[in-house]
Amino acid sequence: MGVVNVTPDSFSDGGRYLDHAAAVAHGRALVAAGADVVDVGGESTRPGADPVPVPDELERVLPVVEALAPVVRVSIDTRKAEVAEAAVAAGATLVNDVSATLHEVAAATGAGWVAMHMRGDPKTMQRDPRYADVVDEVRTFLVERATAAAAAGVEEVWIDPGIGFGKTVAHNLELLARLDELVGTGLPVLLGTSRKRFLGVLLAEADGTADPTPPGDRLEGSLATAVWGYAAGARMVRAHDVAATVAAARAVAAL
Ligand code: HH2
Repeated sequence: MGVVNVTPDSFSDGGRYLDHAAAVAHGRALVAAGADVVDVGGESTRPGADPVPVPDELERVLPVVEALAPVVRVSIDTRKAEVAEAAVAAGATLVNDVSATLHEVAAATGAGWVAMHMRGDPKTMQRDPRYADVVDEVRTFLVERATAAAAAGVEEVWIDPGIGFGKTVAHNLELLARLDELVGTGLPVLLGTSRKRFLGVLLAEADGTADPTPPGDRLEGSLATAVWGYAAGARMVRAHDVAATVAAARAVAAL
């Protein structure tokens, strides 16, 4: 799953694809690089981000969804029912839902649905997140959401642990180390580690520097965790650097 952020403020590529033509060209380039799905989003969910009004989000994503849907499977990355509905009408066939609340939209439209785990909302989620057992809590939550979606008639349901969404570095590592427990539910797992802050923290620790390495310098960590995810049984990874991720995945696929 390649990422097209039609936003001014996404954490790693904000502002680069706010222009519709640039976003569509980027989506096409991701397909050429090997993406099977292109995930179009019009609202950053980075820690501390402010919500985007519905009309603004629609204006950002709909022309991009329309242009890419004939070329590739498009998922819509949104927390809003109105945006998900309009994007599916424009050609998206997967609702990538970081709020895990939109399964009724998927049921009503026939789209697939990704339920992602997030603690709280992006504005506040990184304020001291705590779990008794993060993997147990995330798995229980996701299975409950997936069961509700299946009961509502959604035929394609994915689960995603939501790396970085209300989690410390230790929580993210625990979820990765025990990813097999999510895979063991039998539900297809989507994993998003690409360029995330915990990778910058780990790389900085290894280098002995205080500040996390910037998002553009997190490629090796992104690739390593993508391959780790596939090896643990994840069926899809969400990536900004698609060509490198596909090449890395292919290198171990034969195993
Ligand atoms: N991560 C981001 C956004 N959407 N969706 C799923 N299913 N899983 C993820 O891990 C995930 C996601 C954050 O990355 P990005 O879109 O690049 O940044 P921003 O939220 O700042 O736009």
